[in-house]
Amino acid sequence: MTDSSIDLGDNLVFRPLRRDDYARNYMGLLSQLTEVGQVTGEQYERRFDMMRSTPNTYYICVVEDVVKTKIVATITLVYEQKFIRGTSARGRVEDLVVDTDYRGKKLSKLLLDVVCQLSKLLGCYKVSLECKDHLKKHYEQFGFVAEAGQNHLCRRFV
Ligand code: 16G
Repeated sequence: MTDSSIDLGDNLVFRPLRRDDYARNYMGLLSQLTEVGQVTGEQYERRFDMMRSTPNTYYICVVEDVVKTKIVATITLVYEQKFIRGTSARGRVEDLVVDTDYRGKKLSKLLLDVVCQLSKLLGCYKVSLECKDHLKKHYEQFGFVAEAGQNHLCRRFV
């Protein structure tokens, strides 16, 4: 386990996405969220490198089942720098998915809590997400609000 990994018990470890996670079925997990297309290991690595070379922008967290060596949950926080609100920043929650076999373990809450804390630490004035209509209720229970006149759900910090 690396320093930035947290043991969640139950053979599950929370950590940042790694360059070799293609082999741990990261793309397979994403296919439970949407169409992923044909993505080779090389393409995955190229995209990973591109994201890593854009500093302080992409924060991708995963939960790995270390016995099955399989990624079972993931979330991405995109840090968007703004001119508005005194050159503030906005956090965007993207590509949150929990493997169907691992639902009911509150992994989604854990991932959202981490990302909200991180957004606050990074100085974001809010963190927002877009989701399928049937998932709105799911996100509302974690404090995300569909504000009148806005087309996304968000949590505001200031
Ligand atoms: C959901 C995701 C979004 C993802 C999209 C993919 C969350 C909170 N929202 O809206 O991040 O990119 O689905 O669906 O995870 P699409 O392929 O139809 O755009």
